[in-house]
Amino acid sequence: MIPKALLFDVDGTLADTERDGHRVAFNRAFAEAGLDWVWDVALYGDLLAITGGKERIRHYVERYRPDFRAPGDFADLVVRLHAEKTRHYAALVAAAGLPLRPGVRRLLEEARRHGVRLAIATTTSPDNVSALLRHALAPDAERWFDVIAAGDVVGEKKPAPDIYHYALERLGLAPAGCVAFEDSENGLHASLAAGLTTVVTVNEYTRKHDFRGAALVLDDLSEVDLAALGALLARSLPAPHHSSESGPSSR
Ligand code: XBP
Ligand code: MG
Repeated sequence: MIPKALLFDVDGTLADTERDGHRVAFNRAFAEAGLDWVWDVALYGDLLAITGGKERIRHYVERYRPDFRAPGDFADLVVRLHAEKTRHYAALVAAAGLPLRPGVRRLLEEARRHGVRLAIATTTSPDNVSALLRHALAPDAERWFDVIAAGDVVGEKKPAPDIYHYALERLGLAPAGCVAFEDSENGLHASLAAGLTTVVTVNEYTRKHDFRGAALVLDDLSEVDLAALGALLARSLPAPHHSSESGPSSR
C-alpha cells in the first residue's frame, strides 16, 4: 500500500522559512513604511501562534502597540504592509535562497515517480509558495503539484481545517489513503480535523508544541519514504471486524 496523495504545509515543513524569510520580510516592510516595529526572533516565535501575515500584523498592533493610530484606514495599512512584505519575501527567497528541509526533495521525487499525487495546503500567500517552489525546488516545480491551496482562498485559516477540505475537494479524494505533512500545532489541528493521517517534522519554533494525534513526529523527513507512509496508513485503518470471534469483550 502506498498513499494516494501527499499534502504539504509550506512554512516550517517544506523549508524553514519563518525566522530568516517571513520575519525579515515583515521587518523590511515596517521599516520602509517608517514604522518602528521590529519583530526579533523570540517575539516572532510568539507571534507565530497567529496564522496568516495580515492577521499577525493586526494581532501585534492590538497586543503590543495598543496606542498606535494609523494615519488613514488601519485595514488599508495592513493590506499595504502585507503586500510589501510579500514582495520582500519573494526577493529574499530569490536572492538568498531558503533550502528545502532534509528529505523533502527526495520524497517529492519518489512520489512523482510512483504517480502519487501532490498538493500544497498552506496559510501562506500564493506568491510566497510560487517563489519558494521555483527557487528552492525547481523552476517548473509548481507543476509538480495537482493542487496549490494557499492563503485567502478559504474563509478560515489553520487551525481550521478549511484549507485541507479545499485541497482534498480539488484533488477529488477522501482523506483516507492520503498523508499530510505539518510542522506546527495549528497545522496539525487543521489536518487532523480534516481526517488526515499526519506526519509532523518539528523545527526550532515548534519543537515544544503539543503534537498529540500525529501519526509520527520527527526531526525531518530524511528517513521517510512511500513504503513507510503506506505502513502508517495501514495502521490508521479501522481494525477488521471478526463477527464469530470470541474476544475479551464478547459475551
Ligand atoms: C504559515 C503562516 C503564514 C506565514 C507568512 O503558514 O502562518 O502566515 O507565516 O505568510 P503554513 P503570509 O505553515 O500554513 O505554510 O504573510 O503570506 O501569511
Ligand atoms: Mg507550517
